Amino acid sequence: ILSTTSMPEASLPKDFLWGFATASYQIEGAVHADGRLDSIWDTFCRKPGKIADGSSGEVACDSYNRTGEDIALLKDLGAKAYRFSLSWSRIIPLGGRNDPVNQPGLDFYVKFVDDLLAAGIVPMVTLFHWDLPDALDKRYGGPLNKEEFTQDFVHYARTVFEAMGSRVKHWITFNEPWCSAVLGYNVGVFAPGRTSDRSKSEEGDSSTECWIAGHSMLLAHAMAVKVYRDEFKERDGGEIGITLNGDWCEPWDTDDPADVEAWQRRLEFVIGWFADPIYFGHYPASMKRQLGDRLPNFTPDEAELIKGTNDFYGMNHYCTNYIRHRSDPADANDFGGNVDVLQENKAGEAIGPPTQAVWLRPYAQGFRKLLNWISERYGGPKIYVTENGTCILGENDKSREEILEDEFRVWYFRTYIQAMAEAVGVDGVDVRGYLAWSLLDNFEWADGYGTRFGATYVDYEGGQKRYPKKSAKTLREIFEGLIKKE
Ligand code: GBH
Repeated sequence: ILSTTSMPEASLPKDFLWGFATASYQIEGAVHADGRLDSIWDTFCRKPGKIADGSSGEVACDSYNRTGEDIALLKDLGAKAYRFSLSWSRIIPLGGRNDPVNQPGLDFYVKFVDDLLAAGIVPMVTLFHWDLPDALDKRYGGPLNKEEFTQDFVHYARTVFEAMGSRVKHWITFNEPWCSAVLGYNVGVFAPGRTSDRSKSEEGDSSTECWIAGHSMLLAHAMAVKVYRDEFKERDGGEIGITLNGDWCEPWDTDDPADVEAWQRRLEFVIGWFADPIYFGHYPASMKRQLGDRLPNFTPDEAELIKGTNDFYGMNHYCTNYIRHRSDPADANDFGGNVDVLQENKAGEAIGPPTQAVWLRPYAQGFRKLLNWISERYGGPKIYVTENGTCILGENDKSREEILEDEFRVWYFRTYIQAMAEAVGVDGVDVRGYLAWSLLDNFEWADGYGTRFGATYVDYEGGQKRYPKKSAKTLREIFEGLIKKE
């Protein structure tokens, strides 16, 4: 007997927004053009030994001078949306609410948005992708000073909403505040490079700094969302949310209850740190238990302010790791939930093949599992996958011809997008968009230019010329096969 009800199958909704993502400091270059001043990444890159190849974002992909080329590329590839970030240092070079707005910097982005719209591409704008104006770090320690930082961020956000709110309908406040907080204020491998080995020195106590920085960014997010909703939403009709990094985890030993617990705790320390306050109004219990007073508290007013501040959940996802519990009590500087993050399980099986990044092992089903975990924990929010992509082991050592045949990246995108379509079509997760990381090979932060995440090859020796790789051209076909026609 033939059933009349169709079986659920992998699929994506009709208006699904797919495209590519980038970030200002990673692609723009032109760091001194038209009044822009230093961000913390400009100063960080000048310090010896911080960037693997001694490079910086000074030229990068030169996208500041090649907006036409980038938009033509997006159009050629069939992208429906483009996620990019604004450089705060171009718009308010000294950063603060009493500092001057730099009109040429603001105009650059307004024109860019207009050009995107004219090309039929939906702009998705990130306000903060790690490049804090350096003056604010020098003046008061950036997010280490909650009162100053939140007010300056809100002023910056309002300036931008005023200038382009009528055109931009998708706003992201912060990109991966976990990375800014942990890598910038505890591990020290990201700007501004504050590290835990000066614990209790006169420079400050690093065992609290990343939690303070994270707390400030959460509040700055909440205050900017309030401004958007109170002053712009009615006029502009857009939506606003935050983007969080989230790699999936599996227990190192599934038979060990301590590893099973550690695996959940790990997700709470990475994702729940930011998402729990936004959806529930408080930090996860596991974090309070381990961190005690080192974790700031929300006052009742702050908790009220922050709860419910995501119109959508922005999700960056790359990979899966195995999580093993530690038997010793957590160190005061531990930020990860007192676990070891491993690429092999107890049986010695690798979660996925190696790539150029030590932390990135592809495992597509982890993407589907994480989408389900977020959907269940946070009440089925609308989700945009704001980043997903991979680098390739040894890619940078190959010739351009070889790099353009990036079968590994094609395989990654195919399997990951299929897994996402299963989460949507079969499991019922509400994913509305997907932005591949990245449109271009670009400045991969502390790894410099040797690690390429682009679906498009950028010839840094040949005048920054762009050559789409096979993966870039394959995305359209993958999405056409999964997006419902009606
Ligand atoms: C994203 O972050 C960024 O948004 C983007 O700018 C960047 O270029 C891209 O990914 C590629 O790296 O030390 O085991 O806890 C990277 C996501 C999340 C990857 C945290 C490393 C740390 C793993 N990162 N993760 S671990």
